[in-house]
Amino acid sequence: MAQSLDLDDIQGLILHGYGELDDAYFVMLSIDDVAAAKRWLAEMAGEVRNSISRPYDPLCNVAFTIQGLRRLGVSDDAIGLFAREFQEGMSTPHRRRALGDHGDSAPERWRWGRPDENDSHVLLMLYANGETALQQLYDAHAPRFIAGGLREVHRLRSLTLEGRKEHFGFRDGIGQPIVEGIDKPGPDSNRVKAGEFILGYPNEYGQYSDRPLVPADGPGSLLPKAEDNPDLRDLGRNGTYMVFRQMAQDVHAFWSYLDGATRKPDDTSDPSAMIELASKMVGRWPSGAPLANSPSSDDPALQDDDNFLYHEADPDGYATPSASHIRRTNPRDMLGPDPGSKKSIAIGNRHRILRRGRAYGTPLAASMDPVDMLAAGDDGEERGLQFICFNTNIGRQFEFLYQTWVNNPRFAGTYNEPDPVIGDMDPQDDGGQGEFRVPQRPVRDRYTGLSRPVTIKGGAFFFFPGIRAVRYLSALP
Ligand code: N7H
Repeated sequence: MAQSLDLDDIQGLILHGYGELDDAYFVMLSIDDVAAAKRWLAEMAGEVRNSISRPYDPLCNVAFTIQGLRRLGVSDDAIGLFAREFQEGMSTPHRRRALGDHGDSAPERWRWGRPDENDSHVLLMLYANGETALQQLYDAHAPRFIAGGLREVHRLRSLTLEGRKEHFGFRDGIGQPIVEGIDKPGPDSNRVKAGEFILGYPNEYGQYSDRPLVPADGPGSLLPKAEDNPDLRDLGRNGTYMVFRQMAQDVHAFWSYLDGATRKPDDTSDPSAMIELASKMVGRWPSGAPLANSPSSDDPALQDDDNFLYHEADPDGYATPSASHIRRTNPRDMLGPDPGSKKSIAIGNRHRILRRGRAYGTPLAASMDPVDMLAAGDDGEERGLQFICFNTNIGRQFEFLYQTWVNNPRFAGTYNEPDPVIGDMDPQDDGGQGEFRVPQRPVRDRYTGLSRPVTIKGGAFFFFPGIRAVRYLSALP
């Protein structure tokens, strides 16, 4: 029996994604005046949107860096109980190796979230439908956070592209776990315990992921009781950890590589071969249709299809290559020791993330058609993905996925094949390049000379609290 969730206390982005609100600002704020900021936060606690219903009107959510929590007066004891990854930050030496953040993606070069940056405290996330509504929402909030002693240090814009595509031209946001306790249709293999994505509930191990429990007196009385320790209050409950990475995409380089790799014998472009190879790299066609259920051509009728496994029909990756982006970021039933079994799916479900990212920047071609994108050339503009995901165990979910699957050149029996879309092809920073093999009979096609078409421009881990926890933070002495 699935546990019921406190929908009134869970900020809406976790469970809804705000698909109807296609524009967003992510405003990074620094707390200059702590007392004023707490008054502002007390007001915000009454306004941040919860998860009760799918919203259509402008709204806000809030998140905090570890520095922000300290600045608001969270005790050292409580800070020490947050997940270690959140306490340490995204750019520790070990973590930057695991994530491939070096060279042009080195944290020292980031626009925000740099290791020397200590003044990003609160992230105000504003969502609205259309540019005008978003600007009005921002204009309504700005004087209030300024009066609340908060200074804007960064503002990131993001938007939903036509057909929910990302900048390379593929429909995104389809493969998602279904959070147990939410009434949503989908295969059982895809149903994952709420505690994997929301703190204070049991996870896939039947345990509670790391989060701070605090004394019940004073502001602690505002918080819900900890399920596993009713004498204490749960500062984490209904909150989670949010991973945010600004990932610039070199769309021209991506499609140029594909063009060069698929030219006809007379050296002219072969658009359908280009799209087919790109789809092999992603694991879905541009419409979103999965290669697993439509191996030889795109089928827009399957644009939201997330009902497939790999082992029985395609153990060797003839439809969806093992090295492809979606097969390695969610291997479904391919994990050992017993691929194809329920156990294999259960193991995979300990490494899921709930993605809530959106694009930023103008598309290279309005049509989002690869041929037009290629024809547009390199316009020098920055565009990409504001990658956002939720998980309660950053090490076991987001980070594991990156280190063990995305950046692993030997994933699932491959050789020198990191993720062809986002993987680190040059771990030594010495001009190394990646490969990608497409299993075919009788011999597989092998593509060499791949470079990563994505550069990291900023990033941080945040605590994305429950709404009562926002009230608690505003009431700290
Ligand atoms: Fe990925 N892309 O354009 O190729 N991603 N992703 N991603 N991604 C997915 O299934 C993309 C990134 C996952 O359940 C699709 O929703 C790009 C990071 C996971 O089958 C497409 C970037 C991480 C899935 C892209 C990027 C992931 C997934 C297919 C960066 C995690 C679901 C649409 C610029 C560390 C897998 C869909 C499943 C799907 C692309 C980043 C993870 C098209 C361009 C950083 C778990």
